[in-house]
Amino acid sequence: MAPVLGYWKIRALAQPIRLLLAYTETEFEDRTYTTGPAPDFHEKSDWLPVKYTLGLKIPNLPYYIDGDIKITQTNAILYYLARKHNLCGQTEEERIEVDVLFNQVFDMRMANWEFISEKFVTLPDFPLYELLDIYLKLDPDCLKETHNLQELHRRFEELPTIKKYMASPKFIKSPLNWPGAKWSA
Ligand SMILES: N[C@@H](CCC(=O)N[C@@H](CS)C(=O)NCC(=O)O)C(=O)O
Repeated sequence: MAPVLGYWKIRALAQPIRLLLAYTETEFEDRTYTTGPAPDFHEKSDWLPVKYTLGLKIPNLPYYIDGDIKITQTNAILYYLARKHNLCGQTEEERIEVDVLFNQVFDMRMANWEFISEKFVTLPDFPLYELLDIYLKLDPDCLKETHNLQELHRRFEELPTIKKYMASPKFIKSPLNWPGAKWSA
């Protein structure tokens, strides 16, 4: 049975996971839950009845179920998949670099990431691409002064498996975030 990724029908936390799964051509069920209606969208009746029935130790969204392996916490899921697909670096030095960059991306302060982006795809590229894509949707000119970031965004979309995923109906283009959130598109 294909692994299951559970999340709301939005990009947000699950999107880097979806991108990594698409990049590695992992067949998976993208099991989405519907957010409640306006005005606050935070009504969770599509999710709450199943929340405690899946055998998750700490039930939450996103979750990833791969046979007996049941994971919550976005970064734990990303690390699991990155280890499985050898996206964590080869040497201890590279692994440290990957960890530092991955956490840096989550701090939303981007620096010193060229090592990764210019050489090969590793774990931080997935959340970093998603972050850049969100920035570009909010302000299409925001990367004008940072050619290397523009290039990273462009190159990521050109990766054959990513390109295929983005052209397929499986790809969630929007919303980026919870409907009604301070920022979404
Ligand atoms: N630190 C957690 C945060 C998870 C979280 O806050 N999930 C939100 C959506 S972004 C949710 O609606 N969880 C379902 C719930 O609380 O039952 C992670 O990174 O996975």
